[in-house]
Parts: sequence; C-alpha cells; structure tokens
Amino acid sequence: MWRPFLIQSQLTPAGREKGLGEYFREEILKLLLALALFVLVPRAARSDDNLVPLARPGPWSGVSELIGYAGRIWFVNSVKFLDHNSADVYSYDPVSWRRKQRIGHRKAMVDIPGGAFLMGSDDGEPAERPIHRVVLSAFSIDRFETTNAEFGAFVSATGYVTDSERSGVGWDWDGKWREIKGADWRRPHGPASSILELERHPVVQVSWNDAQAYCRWRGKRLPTEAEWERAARGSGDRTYPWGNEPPRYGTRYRASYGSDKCCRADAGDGYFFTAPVGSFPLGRSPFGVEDLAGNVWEWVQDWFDPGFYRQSPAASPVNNTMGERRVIRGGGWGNNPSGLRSTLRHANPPEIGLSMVGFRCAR
Ligand SMILES: [Ca+2]
Repeated sequence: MWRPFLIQSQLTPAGREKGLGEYFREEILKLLLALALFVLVPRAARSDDNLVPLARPGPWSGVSELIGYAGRIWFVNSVKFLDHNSADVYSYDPVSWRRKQRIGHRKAMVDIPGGAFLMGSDDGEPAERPIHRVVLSAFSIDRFETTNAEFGAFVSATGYVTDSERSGVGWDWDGKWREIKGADWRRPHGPASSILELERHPVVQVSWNDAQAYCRWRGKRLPTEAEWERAARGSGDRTYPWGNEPPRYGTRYRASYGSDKCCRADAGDGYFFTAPVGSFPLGRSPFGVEDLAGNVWEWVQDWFDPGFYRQSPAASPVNNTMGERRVIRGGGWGNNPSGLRSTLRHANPPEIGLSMVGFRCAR
C-alpha cells in the first residue's frame, strides 16, 4: 500500500511504539514540508494567465499563509492519525485549497475606477454604432453572475415569486427561443429539469423585474449598459473581456459558450448549458470580473433603443426612456463566438424569463 511521506502512525514499521525524539523529528519534518509548500504552491496557483492581482499582499501575509499551511497539514495528518482507513477522504490538495483561499479572500464585488472609455463598435450590428467616448464615475460590480444559491436565499427570505412562476411559462433555447410551459428558475428547461447540484451555476429564467428585485434586496442595483461594457472592456480597446483572441485556443476555453457556428448549446467547454460561475479564469476582464462573456446573458438597467448611441450623453449614459425591451449583454451557453462580443446589444421584454439569461448586480 502507498504510504505518504508524512508519518501517520504512532508505531514504527516494526511495530514498536515511537519515542518522543522520533515524534519531534516527524513534527519538524512536517514543518519543513509546510515551508516547501509555502514557497512552491502559491507560484503554481498563481500561474493563470490574465490574473489581475487585486490587492498587494501586506508584510505579514506571508507569515499568516505559512501558519495556515502548517496548521492545515498538522490537522490533516492528525485526522489520518486517528483513522488510517480514511486517508483518501482527507487527501490534501494544496492547489485547489489555495485557489479556494484566493477566491475567498477576494472581494465579491470588483471596484471599477471612474474614467473615460470608448463604447460601441463600428464593425458590429447597427445598434452598436458609432464608437463614442463615455465618462463614468467609479462603481462596483459583482465579480460573478448571481447564482441559484444566492437567488434561492432571496426567495427563502422574502417569499418572492418570479414572473415565470406567475405566468407559468419560460423561454428555452435550442437554436431558437421556444415558449415552455412550467419552465421557471427551479426548472430552467421545463418541468423535467431541475437545479439539483447547480447551486453555483448562474440563476436563469429570471425576468428583468426579478433581477431588479434581487439586486434591491441586496442593497444594490443592476449595472447600466455603459457600466457593464466598461467592466468588460476597460478603456474600450478589445472585442472580448480578455482581449481580441477567440474564446478558445485548442482545448482551453475562455468562456462557457455554444457551437463555433451559430448557435446551439455545446459541451466542448465541459458544460452543455451553464457552467459554475468563475470556471473560466482565462476569460476575466481587465478588472478581474468573471464570465462577462458567455455562460448567461446579463440583464442591465437600460431600456433598449438601437439608436441610443447617436444621441446619448457622454457622462454616465443610461436609457431610462420607456421602451418595449430591456438590454441584455455578453452572450451565453448557446451562442457562437460573435455572440460573446462585449459591444453586442440584444434585448428582451422585461417580464419574461429565459434559460440563457441571468444577471449580476452593481453599486
Ligand atoms: Ca455572462
């Protein structure tokens, strides 16, 4: 049987009880191993391209990390000590643990500095034209799309009933939109579907009204269309949040999206429909916001007006003039790469839920 190099038994291989000296030698060995992990693991864990460090580590962060590693190794081995048969259960995966720590330490919202950027595109659909300079104040935006778990907490706390539940229909995408009876946020593709084990996936089948209600409950609001595009494009010099390269190279994906030719669900990225939020770190925006391109389209505050860019104000534009549809941004699991472009503007009636549309909040 394979034995880890860390000591798991109070007995020597020969069956003799270990002395105090042997015990302390083992503890020192564990500490040295912790030191080695401290030096090697963070480097491995930080090797993602595009990773934007959000905070500089303080002078004591190295020490606290070291204590954290040593403590965890000690704990894991103590547990093994008690029950050798469960060694696999407690197997130590320092990289994924380090990742969890990193996500945990990073704020749930990303601060976007105020400033000017170029909004729109002259190459895309007519509604994306013209490219124009926009100035925004600083704001914060959720790092991830709102998940089923988060939306579930809102429903539990408030008894909120979504538009799809009220109307009894939602819309599902299979190459085109179809009205499905009994589709709602708990059954995204109809009565036979569920969100079992999809807690960290983005919530879908939520209308603009539902999204707005959730953000208010969290003390937030929906981002404006301009804020969303600024979060995705930085100064406005890129097609996608990560740059101008296509959303995958080889088998490495930068987003959860559909077939390369328009426009069906596809499991090439590892997920046929939605993916857990934050699954594609290579697709982060210049500010570190995740999944802006792909996974689900995201409701934003504005009413849709295809001619808005021709007369919108330069400072903090938002179209509050009532129309028929609200803007959605970013593309989703059933779109081809062109549908993921950060300047693309689509829209839907504000009172319907769709299986490829979710949201995130801003403040
Ligand atoms: Ca998205």
